Amino acid sequence: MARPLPPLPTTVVGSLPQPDWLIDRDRLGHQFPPRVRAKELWRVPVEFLQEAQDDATLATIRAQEVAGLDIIGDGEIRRESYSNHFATALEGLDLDHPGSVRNRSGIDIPAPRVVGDIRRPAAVQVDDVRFLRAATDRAVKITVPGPFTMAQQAQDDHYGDDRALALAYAEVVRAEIADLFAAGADIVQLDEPWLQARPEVARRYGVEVLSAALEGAPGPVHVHVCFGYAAMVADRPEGYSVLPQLADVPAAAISIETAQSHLDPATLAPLRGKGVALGVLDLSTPEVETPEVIADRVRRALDHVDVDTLVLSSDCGLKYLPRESAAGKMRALAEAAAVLRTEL
Ligand code: MET
Repeated sequence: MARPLPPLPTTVVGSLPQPDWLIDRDRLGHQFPPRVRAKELWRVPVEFLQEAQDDATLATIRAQEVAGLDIIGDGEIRRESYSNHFATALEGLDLDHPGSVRNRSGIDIPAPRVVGDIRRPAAVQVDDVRFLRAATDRAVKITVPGPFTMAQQAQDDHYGDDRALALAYAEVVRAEIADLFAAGADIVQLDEPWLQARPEVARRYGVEVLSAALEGAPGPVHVHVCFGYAAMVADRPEGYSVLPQLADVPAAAISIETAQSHLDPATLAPLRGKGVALGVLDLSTPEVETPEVIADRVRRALDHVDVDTLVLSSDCGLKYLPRESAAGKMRALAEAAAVLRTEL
């Protein structure tokens, strides 16, 4: 059963800094997030890797609890990137002979090559949810790469139709969502940063693909869109071209960055009637903003969103920040929420 939440519950978009003893963070930070396997990034020998990932995940769960967050995630500690963990667990791909896809910075990077029907041979993240559920009494959220983004991050040598490929990804995500709720997730979040990176394609079938993935979801699903990790994408427009379409996606909430992009809160208007997870932590700097600065970012949006379904979050994942900085930002977010609750 879903855990009760306070007003203005706090969470982060997903990733938190992985320990340096676990993964080569320098290489993580200087590369684009890997789309194919990247096992060589782990610093711990394979026979100890799961134990090390479990320990690091526990530390990350405690860090969120200590900071005072209400919705706890696993920090995506077990992943080399937000998407490759799930995407490379699927069938229908040739990962040994990857293709390539141009990313939003215009650079060609290795990508899964689709050579057959996309299938999910087994649930991918159910064990991660069980671990998380057992490790905290608070509400838990798990993140899954969205079908639109996974399709954009793959080279299609099989379907010959990008919409069909995206719908095939939607079907495996739909099945995974059901399994993750059954395993104890309170919230599932789909990460769809490529909706904003490929707006013309998103306009053609983004809503259709997300609606297919969300069909019959047994619990609240959030859909995260952003302009990319601040560590990799510096230019951030002040508005989202995809926001009006997201209003038509049957998600419980849309998760959007507003701090780094100085988003005009009036542009949130199309999302009225829908939950919003408001990104109010700026991740372009390790400097920890004060609770007052964060509270002001929330206040300026309050006239444009439904407060009773508003969630306070980070702009994107915190993985590229120093650990202390991530801890400080989470604490400041929780303190801002405490102040704002007294004003409701
Ligand atoms: N859940 C992912 C993260 O927190 C979202 C990435 S979007 C570029 O890192």
